[in-house]
Amino acid sequence: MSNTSGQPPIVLAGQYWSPYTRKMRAVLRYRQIPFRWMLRGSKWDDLPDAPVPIIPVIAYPNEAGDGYGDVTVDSSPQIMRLETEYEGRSVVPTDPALAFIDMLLEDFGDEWVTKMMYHYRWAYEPDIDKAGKLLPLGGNLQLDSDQAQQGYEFITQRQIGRRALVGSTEWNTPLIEDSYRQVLAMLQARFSRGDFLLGDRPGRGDFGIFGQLTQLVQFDPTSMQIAVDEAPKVIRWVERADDLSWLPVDGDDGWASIDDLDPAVKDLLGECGRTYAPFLAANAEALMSGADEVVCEIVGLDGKVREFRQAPFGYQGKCLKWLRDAYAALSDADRERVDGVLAGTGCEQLFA
Ligand SMILES: N[C@@H](CCC(=O)N[C@@H](CS)C(=O)NCC(=O)O)C(=O)O
Repeated sequence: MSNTSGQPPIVLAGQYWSPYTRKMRAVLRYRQIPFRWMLRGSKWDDLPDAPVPIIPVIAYPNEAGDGYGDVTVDSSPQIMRLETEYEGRSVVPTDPALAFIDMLLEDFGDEWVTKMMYHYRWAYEPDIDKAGKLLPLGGNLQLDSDQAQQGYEFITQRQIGRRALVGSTEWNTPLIEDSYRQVLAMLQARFSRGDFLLGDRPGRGDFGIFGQLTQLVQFDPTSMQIAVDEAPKVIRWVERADDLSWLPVDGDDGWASIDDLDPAVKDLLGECGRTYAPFLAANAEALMSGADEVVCEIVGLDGKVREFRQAPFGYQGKCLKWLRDAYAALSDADRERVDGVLAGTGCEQLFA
């Protein structure tokens, strides 16, 4: 793809405080895909509206090359479209069975770890105060103090008001916070032995989890301190994963064998199966039955069963459908190898 202005063909528009924006910027950098970075909603933002007003967007030029005809949202489809349009340094493992595991890890990052991110940002006073002061300045440093104060009130009230929608309630707090510590411990263990989840190169799962961690371990004070104390390697990994354009990658080499996954990665699948999988299954049922609350049982780290409750979430219904479609599309032999890895993790309940 080319255009006449001498600019890189595609534009990534988002905000530094947005985990999905950071995810997509890291993917583009790692893949060495030329792009123009744009602060969404700033005075420089000349892109058309997206189909839904979320970030990040990736905009593709129109045929004539004088504007942007195609403005896309949602990071997972964005990643897959980039796979079809640009060769090399793929983030999708060549083995379809491993690629499925990677997709599941990405979804766990995007849809479960994001609950931790939202929770820590908007549950505790120091975190709320930091986000309230900094987020409104994301695209405009010339805000005067009145405007900044209005931005503070607006963003903190709106986001705190939405906590329950993603499940960040008093009731769910122990589950979400325990799961954060578990994920950190598992990643810390993984990085003691290797640099990425599925081998010597990053996949979709790395970038999904990375995106949320850019906020959890680098911005929000409460979750950041937990990472300093319990998982310092994870903090260094997040810094590194932000720009992997330098990482040597040789063709399709570097992926782990699905029969030889690191124990910590299996633990991560177990954490997905313990927490996200029951939620996702219950969410799908609630969407189908029209129930106004998702209630699912999650086994706590002490072995006691706890309930996780939140309103049904339409988007995550779509996520489960994508996962099930991908599972169904596997060959019998690949599906068997996936089943072998998922057996006993709790994730298998999504595909039974
Ligand atoms: N599923 C989307 C999620 C994108 C998303 O939810 N973005 C948030 C901020 S990180 C957003 O723009 N929300 C709009 C709003 O809160 O008004 C993805 O994978 O990119």
